[in-house]
Amino acid sequence: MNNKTVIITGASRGIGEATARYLAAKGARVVLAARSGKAIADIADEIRASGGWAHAVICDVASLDDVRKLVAVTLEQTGRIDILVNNAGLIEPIALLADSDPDAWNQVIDVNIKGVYHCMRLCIPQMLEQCGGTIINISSGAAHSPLEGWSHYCATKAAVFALTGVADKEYRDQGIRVLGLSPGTVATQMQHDIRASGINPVSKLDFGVHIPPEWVAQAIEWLSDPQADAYLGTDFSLRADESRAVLGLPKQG
Ligand code: NJP
Repeated sequence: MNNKTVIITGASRGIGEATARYLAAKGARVVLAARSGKAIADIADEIRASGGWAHAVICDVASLDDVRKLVAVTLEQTGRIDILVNNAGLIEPIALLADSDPDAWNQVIDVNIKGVYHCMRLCIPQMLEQCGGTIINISSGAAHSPLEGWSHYCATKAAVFALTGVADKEYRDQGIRVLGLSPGTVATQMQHDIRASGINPVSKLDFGVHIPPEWVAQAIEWLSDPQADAYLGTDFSLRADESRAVLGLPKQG
């Protein structure tokens, strides 16, 4: 990770925050992006206070202009983009199809699909210029398993899986590594929101069964290295015991 520039979207809490802290501690220059400006500024301050490199950029990934600014500021600050972690994501509002609010449903499409597209669209040209880079799209088991109340989430995560595969086909031979990461259930605000919905089997899970976000950060570090090339164009799942084994993490209980 030494001096590698990593853009992490959705870095104001949860998996994104844990990833920013973890990779910065490993020597990466982390650029934290999210809508909550104070949260990312505070996290960046804490990273710098402990000797790391961090920069915060307010960015709504649904806005192409915001993502343009994110890329421009990153290049101004570090001159390159080695790793893009497309982590920003929404699951709220959880609702059965007939009860869903069309505007809110569309907002999830804008963030979970278009946000990933915007970041790939604007980072890939820079990676091509550098002759390499890694893109990690945070996926979900929901990409392949329908769940009640999650029509927006399942549909968008299936789309992210498709985007990972297409980008790999288009750019692998030019040195751009594109991988998906399906984290399983993680102890973040998103799982609190899922639990409050009470709508499907995932909402009934005890909070204690979820993995810590730091495990996902560890997986992101591992996927950033060519040792993970078997997963190019597809999802690496932290629910699989063989995936956990390569990271030295405990098997599922
Ligand atoms: O979620 P949460 P996680 N532009 O709710 C940001 C996937 N995943 O860390 O903008 C930019 O704690 C938001 O920041 P803010 C999941 O689908 C999770 O668990 O300030 N950023 C916050 O930092 C998602 O893709 C589980 O509100 C935007 C972050 O996203 C990723 O993991 C299981 C934004 C969300 O933090 C991180 O989720 C799974 C926007 N428009 C996949 N909208 C799990 N937790 O169990 C939101 O399979 N954000």
